[in-house]
Amino acid sequence: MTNLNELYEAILKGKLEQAQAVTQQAIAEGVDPQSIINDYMVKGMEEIGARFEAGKAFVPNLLMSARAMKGCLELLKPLLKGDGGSSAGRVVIGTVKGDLHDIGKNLVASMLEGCGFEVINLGVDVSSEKFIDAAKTNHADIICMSALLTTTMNYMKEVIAAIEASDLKNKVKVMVGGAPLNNDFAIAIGADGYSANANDAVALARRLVNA
Ligand code: B1M
Repeated sequence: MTNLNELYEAILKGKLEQAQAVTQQAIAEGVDPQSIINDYMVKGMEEIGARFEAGKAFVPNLLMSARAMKGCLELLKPLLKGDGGSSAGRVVIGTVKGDLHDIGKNLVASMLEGCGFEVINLGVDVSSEKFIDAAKTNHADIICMSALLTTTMNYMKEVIAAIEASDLKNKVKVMVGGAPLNNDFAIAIGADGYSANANDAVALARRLVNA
C-alpha cells in the first residue's frame, strides 16, 4: 500500500524521481487522481511556498518542487482525460504577462480537457494581444486567465479592457483564477467569473458556455 505522505515529502523536497515513483505506485493501486493531486501534491507546494515566505526556502527550492510537481502531473494527466466525446466548448488559457507560474494554470487546462473542453494553452507571460488573437483564430467561447502574483493580477483588467474594445466584445466570456485572486476582484475588473481551483473552473466554464 502506497504511503502518500512520501509523495508530499518528495514534492516538498523537490525529489522528482521519488515523487514519480510514489505517484506511479498510487496509480497502479487505483488511488483517485484528484486525491493524489489535491491532498498531497498541492499541499507540498503550499508548504514550500510558506517556507519561502518565511525565509526558510529559496527560489531554487521552489524550482525543484515545481519540477517534481510537473513530473507527477505528467503521469496523472492521462487519467484526467475525458471520453473524447463532442466538445463542451473552446477555451483559450494562459498565465498573464509578467507571470511565469504555470502549474495551477496547467492543472486547470488538464481538468478542462478531461471534461471535454478543447483547450488552447498559450503558456506563460501572455499579453492581451496574444489572448485576443488566439481567441479570434480559434473561435473561443472562453478566455481563461491565471495569475499568481499580486503585481501581475492587475494586468487582467487590461486584457478585459482590450477585449471590450475589440470585436470580441459580448462574444467571449472571461474567467480568472490564481492564488491571490478572489470573487470581489473578479467582479471589480469585469470578469464573468472566478474560480478558486481546477474543479470549480470546470463547473464555471460549463455554466458560462451554457449561459
Ligand atoms: Co513563486 N511566488 N515566485 N515561483 N511561487 C508564489 C506565488 C508566492 C505566493 C510564494 C510566497 O511568497 N509564499 C509569491 C507571490 C507573492 C505575492 O505576489 N504576493 C511568489 C514569488 C514572490 C515569486 C518570485 C517573485 C520570487 C523571486 O524571484 N524572488 C518569482 C516571480 C517570477 C515571475 O512569475 N515573474 C517566483 C518564481 C517562482 C518559480 C519560477 C520558482 C516557481 C514557479 C514554477 C512554475 O510554475 N513553473 C514558483 C512557485 C512554485 C511558487 C509557489 C511556491 C507554488 C505555486 C504553485 O505551483 N502552486 C507559490 C506559493 C503558493 O502558491 N503557495 C509561489 C500549486 C498550484 C496547483 O496552485 O497555482 O494556486 P495554484 O493554482 C490553483 C488555484 O490558484 C487555481 O487552480 C489551481 C489548481 O487548484 N487557479 C486557477 C490557478 N490559475 C487558475 C486559473 C483559473 C481558475 C483557477 O482560470 C479561471
